[in-house]
Amino acid sequence: MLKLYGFPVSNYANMVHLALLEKGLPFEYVPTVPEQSPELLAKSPRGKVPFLETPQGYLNETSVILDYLEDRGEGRPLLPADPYQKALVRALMKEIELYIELAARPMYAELLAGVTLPDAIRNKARDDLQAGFATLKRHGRFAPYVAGDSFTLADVVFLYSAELAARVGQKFFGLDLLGDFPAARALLATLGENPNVKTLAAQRDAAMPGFVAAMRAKYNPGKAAAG
Ligand SMILES: N[C@@H](CCC(=O)N[C@@H](CS)C(=O)NCC(=O)O)C(=O)O
Repeated sequence: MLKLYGFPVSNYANMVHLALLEKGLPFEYVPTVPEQSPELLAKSPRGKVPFLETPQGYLNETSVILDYLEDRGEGRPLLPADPYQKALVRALMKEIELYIELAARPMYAELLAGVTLPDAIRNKARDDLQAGFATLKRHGRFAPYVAGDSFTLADVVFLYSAELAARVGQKFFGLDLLGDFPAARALLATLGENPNVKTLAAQRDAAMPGFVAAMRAKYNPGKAAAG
């Protein structure tokens, strides 16, 4: 049986977790935090989660895992069959990851651990986030799903990237990145009603206080000790 390794606060792990649930594939969830131990690095070479255990061995990198799950040809397809339409969905997934998720990521240490980042990093994150949301607005179809009329992997990546990135924009830069993007807001609301999304959100929210405490202890022990 497939085994997914991750933890409930990880937005990347949640992408794979939701895809497995939506596809209806049997799998086991193995709670795992990222680390640089030889044991974990043997399974995930950069020490990150998620990674997937398959009958043939381990797989890492979320987009690769998502592709692998589709290529197995089991369960509900989350990519179109037509090669061009499939490539369009993949382009949207890549744009969301590169220009929204990774644009926001440097700010997570400040969001979750209270670390103050240098202005150069903050300014780059602000500019990249604005460009990333503009890219999605230009290219996403939102009819009502990111790539058109069907739920695809682009929605999975969008859900676990855009919400967090919009929080970063609001909290640190006073930007309402979804303010002039009603279709994206509506889609986030629709996706939020999905039962599997609700389950993963409840697990994330339950795990969040412990995760924040661990991040604060890691990045700013003095502050953590002071509460
Ligand atoms: N490129 C990786 C990114 C995964 C990633 O950044 N995972 C985070 C958790 S959301 C992690 O493991 N962070 C620990 C670290 O960077 O050392 C993927 O696509 O799976």
